[in-house]
Amino acid sequence: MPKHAALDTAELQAMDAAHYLHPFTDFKQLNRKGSRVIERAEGIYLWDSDGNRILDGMAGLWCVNLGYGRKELADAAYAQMLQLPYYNSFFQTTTPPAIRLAELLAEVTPDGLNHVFFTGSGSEANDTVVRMARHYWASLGKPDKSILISRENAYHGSTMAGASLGGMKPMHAQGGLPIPGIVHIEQPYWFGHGAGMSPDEFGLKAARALETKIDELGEGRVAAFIAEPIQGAGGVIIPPDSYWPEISRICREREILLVADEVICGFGRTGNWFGSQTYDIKPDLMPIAKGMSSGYLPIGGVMVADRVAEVLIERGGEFNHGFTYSGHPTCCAVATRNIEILRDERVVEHVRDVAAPHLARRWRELADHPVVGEARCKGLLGALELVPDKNAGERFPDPGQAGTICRDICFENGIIMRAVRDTMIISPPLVITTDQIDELVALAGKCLDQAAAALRNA
Ligand code: PXG
Repeated sequence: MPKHAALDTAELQAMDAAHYLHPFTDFKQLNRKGSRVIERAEGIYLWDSDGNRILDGMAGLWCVNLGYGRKELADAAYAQMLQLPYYNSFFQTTTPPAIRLAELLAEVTPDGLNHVFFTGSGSEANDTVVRMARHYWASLGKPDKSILISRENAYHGSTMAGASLGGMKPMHAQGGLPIPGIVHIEQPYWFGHGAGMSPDEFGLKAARALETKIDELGEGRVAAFIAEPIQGAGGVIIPPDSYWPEISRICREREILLVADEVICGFGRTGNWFGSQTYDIKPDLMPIAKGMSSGYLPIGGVMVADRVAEVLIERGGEFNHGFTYSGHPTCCAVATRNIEILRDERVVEHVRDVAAPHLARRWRELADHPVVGEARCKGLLGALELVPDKNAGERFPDPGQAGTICRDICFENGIIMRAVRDTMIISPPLVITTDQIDELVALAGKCLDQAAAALRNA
């Protein structure tokens, strides 16, 4: 039995505080408070070290699409580890699990995306996007086409290139970001920025910011535009219907690559296999990760459209890029089994036909709550905008305070909802049943009541 199995919560917290620097964390503040220790999970539920059951409204970190406790995935890892735990794909070698996964990805991703470059994460996938897009244009004799256009409040990872592509100001403020050659345009956040306009008017305006930016920079200097079909970490920002068709038009008319970051939207989250299908986007490059393995092991990749792959293969020469764990056999074996289960158990159809329509009906009811300014959802992504007065059209004066209060209340009530400033968001496992959605919505409503009371007294 491992040493920590016998430790109680306080002992684990003390060791955690003594040695573990957590991601995206104010270390000092957390050490004072103590981490919550999650010990096991099954289906859509987690259990902490005090035995509390928690409904995981975030599927881990937007990734446990199949839910917890799938023995088939553990078996796939076990079998592969015995057979060949690791080998690389450098130096003209390959492994059967990487080959099988590449073929399966070509099958389940949208038409015309038939090649994959494997990475260990979504951040690495987006670093790959930057280098691949630039290498693509250089291979065509256009090395000046090197700028990538992204969006404010986008999230594309935490490496130097990933965080630069992202539009998170607090991330840019640390470490001298963004790196050169990456610029940002406005996001299609109607509730936040669309006052006085209809969603569709606002969507067109936000999309046309891309056209303006390309013209300002000069088409000859722009390599690509990158965007999440629905922004996840930015606060589940569901673009108005007018947005993506206009973005697609602009990218078609200009000579730039379109990159759909499917790290969250991919593998069923929006009710289709990919968000690109939900919004009829035809990406040239498509970063993937998270739901690719349901988070059971780390893996990511970039799907490459045939027209781009052809240039890279025929004219690119050696692509001087890759990771020790590109095509990691054990991760590939688990991802393959995960995707097979998504396909064979018709999990994406469950989202599209059962879970998402039910969530849409139930989530809308929360819009009537006095502290909710908007309740929106698409597929199994949902957001609630917390506001002080639903008729006043204003936000809380101290952004993030209300969200933090509500998030802590959620924890206490056995449900994980994430707060992005004052937006509460959910992204539950795709296998969630309609009864479990009812449970989620009931818990969310109860937490909103308590948050409203707490905010009145704050
Ligand atoms: N692209 C998107 C769209 C993402 O959401 C990444 C890339 C980077 O993936 P990796 O595997 O390198 O983390 C992500 C990751 C949050 C949160 O707080 C979201 C992510 C990661 C960490 C925290 O919502 N998304």
